[in-house]
Amino acid sequence: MSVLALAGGVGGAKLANGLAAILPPGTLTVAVNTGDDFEHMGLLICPDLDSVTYALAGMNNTELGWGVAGESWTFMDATARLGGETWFRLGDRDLATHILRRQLFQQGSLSTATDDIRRRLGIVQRIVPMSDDPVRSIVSTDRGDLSFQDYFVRYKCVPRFLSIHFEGAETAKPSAGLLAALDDPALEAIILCPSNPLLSIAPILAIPGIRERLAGRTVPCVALSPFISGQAVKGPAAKIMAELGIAPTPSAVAAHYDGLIDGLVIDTADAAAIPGERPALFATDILMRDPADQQRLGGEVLDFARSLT
Ligand code: GDP
Ligand code: FO1
Ligand code: CA
Repeated sequence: MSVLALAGGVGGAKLANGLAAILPPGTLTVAVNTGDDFEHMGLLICPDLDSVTYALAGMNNTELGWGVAGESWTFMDATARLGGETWFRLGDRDLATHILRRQLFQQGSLSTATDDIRRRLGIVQRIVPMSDDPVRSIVSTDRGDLSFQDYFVRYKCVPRFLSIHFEGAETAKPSAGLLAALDDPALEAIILCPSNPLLSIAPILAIPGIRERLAGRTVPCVALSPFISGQAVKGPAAKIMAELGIAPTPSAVAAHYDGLIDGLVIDTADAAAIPGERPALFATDILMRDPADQQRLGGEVLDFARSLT
């Protein structure tokens, strides 16, 4: 059997890590958003791929929610002294990943670079970019169109969110790893991790063919809400929904994934959420405080998906 999980960064990485821990080696593929990626200081920065990779390697920085645990900032301090760019902070350990990725990327593709790095870190599950073609999320705000990292880091998600589009998505092809996971005859479930639906999962669904593959799925697809009692666990998801006039509730998540999911996992606090029988609802504690929570929730999600076959 095999499982495909679609993920963005911190929220996706938490559930992906739980699934990775309980599934046999080589049976999980995590397909990751690359819309946040950008060229910076001559490096290819891939925040969501790195969040998932670092989480599955057990080296993710849980205080920051990105980068490497126990980080040092000598490179940034030296960069500051030279008057270089420090608005986007690259830790010393994290920098090693970016330098290696640039070398591997020049010799191959984002997929081969990502796979090489996860193997070097001893990760036994597959991590693949959603596409090997460049896709860049552009956020339209009341202060004009912003690149993703400008919106997210430079402006700290303060500008009013109007819309988002994914530059390059219309001509991007799903990565070979994502297609292989979808085509695997042993596939038994597709999991939409509790990532930001608009910023992290939407880019993956914007890759031509992916939405159609999910709509025509032959296995259960289960999503998890990133909201608990109308609040995001962290980050701008609820603010963005509010700016779009959408209440951050399980109904909004179900509507966002309309037709693509058979089940939605929500928090017990929202158990009375959605009338009707599609998608099927499973209420549990969906807050992942630590790896034990991640594994518990991963197991519950898989059991729920299997109950929908
Ligand atoms: P980013 O790319 O780093 O912003 O991360 P994602 O898009 O993958 O995930 C961000 C979303 O994850 C936010 O909307 C959070 O509400 C959600 N999230 C973070 N931690 C948890 C958690 O423990 N449980 C659930 N259900 N959602 C979470
Ligand atoms: N987020 C910040 O808020 N400030 C930073 O300085 C920052 C640096 C950074 C470096 C590498 C990396 O992989 C992620 C980094 N992030 C930083 C997080 C990143 O902007 C977000 O995680 C994603 O793009 C949103 O999902
Ligand atoms: Ca992200």
